[in-house]
Amino acid sequence: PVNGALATHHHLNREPVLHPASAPAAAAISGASTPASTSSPGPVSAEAYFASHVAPKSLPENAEKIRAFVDRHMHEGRRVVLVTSGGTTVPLETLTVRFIDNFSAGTRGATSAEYFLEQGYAVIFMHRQFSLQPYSRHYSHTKNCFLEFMEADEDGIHVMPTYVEKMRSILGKYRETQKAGTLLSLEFVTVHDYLFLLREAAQIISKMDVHAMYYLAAAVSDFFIPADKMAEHKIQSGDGLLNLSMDQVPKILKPLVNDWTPKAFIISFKLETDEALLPMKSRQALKRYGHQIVIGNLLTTRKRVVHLIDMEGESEIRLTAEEDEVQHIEIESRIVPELIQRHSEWIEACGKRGECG
Ligand code: PAZ
Repeated sequence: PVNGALATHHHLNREPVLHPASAPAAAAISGASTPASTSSPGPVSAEAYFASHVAPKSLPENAEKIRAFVDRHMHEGRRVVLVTSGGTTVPLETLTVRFIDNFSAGTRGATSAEYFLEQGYAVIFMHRQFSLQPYSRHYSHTKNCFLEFMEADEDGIHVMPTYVEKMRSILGKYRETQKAGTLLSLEFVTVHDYLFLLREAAQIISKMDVHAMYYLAAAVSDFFIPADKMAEHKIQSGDGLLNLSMDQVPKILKPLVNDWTPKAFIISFKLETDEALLPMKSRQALKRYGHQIVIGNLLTTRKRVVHLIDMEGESEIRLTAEEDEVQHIEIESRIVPELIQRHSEWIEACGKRGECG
């Protein structure tokens, strides 16, 4: 993905939300009657992508929010972290009925955002619509529905006594964050929204005199259907098989690092399912994009083990079975302080060279 992790859709995407008998409706779909696409196979450059796609309508408003947020926290002396979280979608139709999605619920991003806030960072939380959010994640979605924690009697509705202590602590942090105004939440849905928003944010932040970190934990689609190949209307069923042909999403870590925000401290995530591939792919991403850290993780163990790879070498953060299953320690509570420490060292080092932002 954006973080260079660009894991294949075969890994990240759920089954397309399509009936197998859906019929072709566009040039990206076999049997299409619409004109052939002008785009060529192979990855399109980020530049070409942005030049050939229209920015989302919400972009100017989000840009203004980012500008005001960073400006305020810059003046208050806070560092800023932009956290990306959750999965992007790939629509199959302009008037979208079907889309391809991936597994990410945004746990990594929402949890990490809380630890960054606790450590005094101002957080731009760029997340997939309806994915997990800092603080409310403890009581949302089906697993932790807040109703499970409540009881009613003649005096009203209460939190059940066993849950009060934890909820008081979370509520306290939530209110503190609201009061300090240190959390800016911005939504994306499609990979298209994501790409435009990330570029906009990076270009705005890089012009400001602030120490910024990018923590790119979102699971970003690797393939998409370009605007000029997409069916406008709902793909009709009836012709048997549906064959999709998709273009590669541009690799935007390179322009992010080199052009949009060259002075920032950038961490990308790399997800794999095959353990044998992870070290090589993580190192490859670091080398290819030249940013500061790649965090490698496996789908099945991502909540217990991560690998931090930087130019100096590799290290691992691993929870013991006791920490994971009995104490319910969140691995992000170890990842985030480690990154903050490295961010401080990086600021100090590049400050001495007079280079960092
Ligand atoms: O959202 P989540 O907590 O379920 O998963 C987190 C994650 C695996 C998406 C993240 O740690 C990650 O690896 N993001 C990059 C994914 C990629 O390589 O495409």
